[in-house]
Amino acid sequence: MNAEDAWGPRWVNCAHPLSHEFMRVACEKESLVVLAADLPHVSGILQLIEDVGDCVCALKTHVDMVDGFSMEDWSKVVEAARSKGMLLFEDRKFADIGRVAQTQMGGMYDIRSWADLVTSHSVSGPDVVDGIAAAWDDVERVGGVLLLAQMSSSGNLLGESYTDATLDIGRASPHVLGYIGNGSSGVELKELRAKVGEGQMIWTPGVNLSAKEGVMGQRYGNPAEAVLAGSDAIIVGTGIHKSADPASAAREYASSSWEALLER
Ligand code: 6AU
Repeated sequence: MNAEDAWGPRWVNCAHPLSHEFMRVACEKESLVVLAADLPHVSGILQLIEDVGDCVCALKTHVDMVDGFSMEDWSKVVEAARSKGMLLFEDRKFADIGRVAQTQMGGMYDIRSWADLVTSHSVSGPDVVDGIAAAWDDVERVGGVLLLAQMSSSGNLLGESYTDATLDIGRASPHVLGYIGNGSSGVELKELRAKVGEGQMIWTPGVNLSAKEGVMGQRYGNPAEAVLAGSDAIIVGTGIHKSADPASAAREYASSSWEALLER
C-alpha cells in the first residue's frame, strides 16, 4: 500500500528522514511491530530475527544485556536485521550530560556505528540529544532519538509537566524523531498525541494481546487500541519472544496493528 495513503498527515508532516523509512517499511510488511529482543544471547536474537523478521519493522535491543558481548558476534545481528529490512533501535535510555552521551555512543558497544535509533531520557536537559547526534556525526551517520515522554512501568515519575517539558525539548531538536508513549493507557496516549500533533512519532511499549500485567510492575494495554489512540509503532517483547510460537504471535501483532492504522 502507498505510504501516504496509509499514514495520511503523519507521512506529510513528519520531518525526520527515519520516520519515513519506518513508515515505508511498515507499509511493505503491513505491520507496526517493533520487536523488543530482550534475550541474553546473540544466538537467541538471531533465531528470533529468522523466525519473525518478515513482519517486524525494527529490532529493539538492550545491547548491555547480551552475555559475553563482542562486536564480531553483534555484527551478525546487525547483518541479519538489515537483511530482513529492519531498522536497528538501541533502547539505551541515555540520561547524562551531552559530552558523556556522545562518548557512550562509542565505547565497547559502538552504538553510533550500527543503531539507526536510540532512546533517551530528557531529565538532564536538551544537551543529551546534541551529544547523541554529535556521535552519529563523528561516524558520518544519521540517526533519530526517541525521548521518553511517558513510561509503562507502574509508579514511574514521568508526570504531566515532565511530559510537557520533554515535548518542548523534542520540538526544538531536528534529531528527535518522536517519543515513547505509554501503551498501557489509551487515555494517556490520546493526550500525548494531541500535544505532539502530526509532525513527530509516538512509539509504544507496554502492549500485549492477552496480558494486562507483566512482571515487576510492567503494565499492558491492547496494541490496536494504542494505534487507534495515536501510536505509530507497537513495541512488543514477551508477547512475541515468550510465546510458544513466536512467528504466529508476531503475525497477530502485525495484523492487529496494521488494521488499526488503516481504521485510524
Ligand atoms: O513487552 P515487554 O513487556 O516484554 O517488553 C517491553 C519492552 C522492554 C522495555 O525496555 C521497553 O519495552 N519499554 C520502554 C521502551 C523505551 O521501549 C519504555 C517503557 O516505558 N516501558 C518499556 O517496557 O524492552
